[in-house]
Amino acid sequence: MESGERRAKAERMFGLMDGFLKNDPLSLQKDILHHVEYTVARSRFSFDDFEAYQALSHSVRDRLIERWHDTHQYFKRKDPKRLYFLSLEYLMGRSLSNSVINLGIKDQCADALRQLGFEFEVLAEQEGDAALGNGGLARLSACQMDSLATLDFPAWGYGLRYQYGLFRQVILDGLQHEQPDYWLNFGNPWEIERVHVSYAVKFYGTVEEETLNGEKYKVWVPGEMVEAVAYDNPIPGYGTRNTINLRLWAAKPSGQYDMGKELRLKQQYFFVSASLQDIIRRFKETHNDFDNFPDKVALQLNDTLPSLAIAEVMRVLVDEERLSWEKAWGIVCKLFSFTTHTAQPEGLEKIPVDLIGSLLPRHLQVIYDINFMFMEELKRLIGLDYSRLSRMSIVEEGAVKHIRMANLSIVCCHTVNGVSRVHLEILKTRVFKDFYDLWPQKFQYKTNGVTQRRWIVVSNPSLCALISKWLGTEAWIRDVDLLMGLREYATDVNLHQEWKMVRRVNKMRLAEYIEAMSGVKISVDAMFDVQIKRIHEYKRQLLNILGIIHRYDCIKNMEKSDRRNVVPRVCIVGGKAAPGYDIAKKIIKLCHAVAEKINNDPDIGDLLKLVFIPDYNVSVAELVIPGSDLSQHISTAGHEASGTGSMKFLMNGCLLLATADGSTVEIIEEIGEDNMFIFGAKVHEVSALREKGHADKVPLQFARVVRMVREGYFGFKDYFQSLCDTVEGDGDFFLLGDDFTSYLEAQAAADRAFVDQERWTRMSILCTAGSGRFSSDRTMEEYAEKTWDIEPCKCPI
Ligand code: T68
Repeated sequence: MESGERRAKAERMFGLMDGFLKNDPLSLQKDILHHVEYTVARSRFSFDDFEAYQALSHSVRDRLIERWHDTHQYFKRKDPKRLYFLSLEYLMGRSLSNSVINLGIKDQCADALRQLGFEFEVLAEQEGDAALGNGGLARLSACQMDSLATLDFPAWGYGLRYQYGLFRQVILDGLQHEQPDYWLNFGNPWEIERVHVSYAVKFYGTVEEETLNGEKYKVWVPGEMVEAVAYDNPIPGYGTRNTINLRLWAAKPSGQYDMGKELRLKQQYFFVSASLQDIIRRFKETHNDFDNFPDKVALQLNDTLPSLAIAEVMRVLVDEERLSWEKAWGIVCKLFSFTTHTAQPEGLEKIPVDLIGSLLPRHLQVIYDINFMFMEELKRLIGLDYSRLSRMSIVEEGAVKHIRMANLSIVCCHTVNGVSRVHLEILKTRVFKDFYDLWPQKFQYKTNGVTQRRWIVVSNPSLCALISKWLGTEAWIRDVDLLMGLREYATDVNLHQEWKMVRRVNKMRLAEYIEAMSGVKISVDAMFDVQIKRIHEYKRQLLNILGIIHRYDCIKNMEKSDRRNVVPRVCIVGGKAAPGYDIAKKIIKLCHAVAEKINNDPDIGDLLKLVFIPDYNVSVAELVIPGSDLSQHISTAGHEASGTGSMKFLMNGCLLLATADGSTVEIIEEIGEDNMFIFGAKVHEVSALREKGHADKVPLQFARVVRMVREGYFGFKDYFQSLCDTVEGDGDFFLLGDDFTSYLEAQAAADRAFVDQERWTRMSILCTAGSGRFSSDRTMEEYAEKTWDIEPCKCPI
């Protein structure tokens, strides 16, 4: 087309578009009705809550798309260095409330709906959770995306669009059953299918050699190809026009290929290959030389799951772009950074060599070549210390050879990050000691954080309003350190009144939910004591339950007249057990068996209740956290890399009962030990305790509660024996017996504090006031500066 002609066409198109969509209630109503009629295809005179939710979501999505287009146009024009965040897991939860809040149109939407006879909150409840991940790591990715968008960083998220989300947990007779989560069955208005953004991903086959101009090249002749197609999910920032992209890959045609069901390695490579083809294509649009690839691209590996990306970049640069191995290696070393989320050596990912060799034959060669080069260098540096060489090798020898993905990542990344200060200490002295001694400069930590947009503004609107009122500004939603300003009013009686009122209303909401779900009536005057997280032995839900048994036993053995002094408690437990994790499933069963006994004991009444909340997920957390008084983070010291649930409770003014593990150590520094209930062995004491053995010094109270379980006091005697074995004698690896006495003391201290409501409220205010450091905004700023070397790129309004 001639340039004049093109301009005329552009002008005509511009004239046809009526500027940007408007956000006043009337315009929103028009859009909603338009979507009811033409998108949902229902009559605008008759549609239900779900259809209204769909139409509203499409109206919101239109507004997201405008900003998302502008943001990408702007990024393209400015061409800043971009961050690509590679993660196999994201727990996004619901999107509607978060989107309207970040777009700044929540009140207008609520008004618009009210006039149409709908209520925003009711429609928001229609949405299902997007649960494309397991636990802390996956929710962290979601929080970080929100912060990257809000802080205007030129970032992209990449992930997989699984057909099924994390299983639904259904409890039958106290036992966990897993049901598939058909999250896409009712459509997903938050994604945009990009049929034209698709790439072929190769698998299997052989590696052949080819000679071109006298040079030899490796050519991978695949045995199978699968097409990856992009689904884009706009991620709006708060208080900015910037809206970034989370691009998730699905296999096409999806009927034949469901990557959600494929073996993990195949999923990982599918993800890595599609993402890198996309990233390299984008780079090549504006650059024709790979020398400045690392100046324009930062690749962040969220744990080792995406670490095949390292071998893939080497393969593409050497085999396809025909760079020399040395040149490609120089580029790779500047591209990648890696964050590990585990503190346990057993948690490190290993892949059988034979599996990689068959699925990805060329990648196995690349990994072996990297390892050869590394081993040669290592021998030069440390000499022939064979045991150290074999520990550090990327290849683990043995009957079945494995590739150690963490070693591959450490060797090839410029930075290795831990997720809390203690975690880095553990990496340096234990998990990756050999590597730390070699390359101390590579090792850093960035303490995790969570987004206050989701965890206060979306999930606790009344607390949000209260904070803004007392601080006289909403600026804390972007600049969370301002929360510190609340310290000034920590003893103000008026704030105390309002604070207690907000907390009480949230407790009522939670009590209603619990009654509807479990039939158990609970009193809002009781202390709501909550432990919600994945069920794992190291997280010690069993310690909590044994403590509850002890409390029950004490009340039963008390004189009636003494019961007046008992602080009423509602203990709330929630979380999923991995489907194959037997002991975790027994813990869930024990929780139900104990609840059955306690809740039906007329002698106990409101003094103690225990409820298990089934199917814990992001939206359940949004309801439970604001309604909690006390929350438990009681992992055996040295086992929780960070922990992020604690940060959400802290922001909401819930007190913490915790061990000095993971990020709790840093929370103590911010909040002060006086405003928390800290107990248990410290990180440096744990190994000595384990060596000493337990048999001689188990507290009587502990032996007694375990015996109650063993002897069938709660039924299911045979079933619980193996569970009891895990905490008795030398079985007690996680030191429940050792920590039991100090755990009970911390619980007693919590009771005493709760009785003094003025003191409790002051502590609660100080928790929120001191939570600023645990915002993912701070974490993302640290990564941007110290690891990724990227700068904000703010799209003009
Ligand atoms: C968690 N890890 C840590 N891993 O346990 C937690 N891993 O301490 C930390 O706060 C959180 O990460 C965020 O840093 C995980 O959630 C996984 O879910 C996982 C999944 C697959 C493979 C390895």
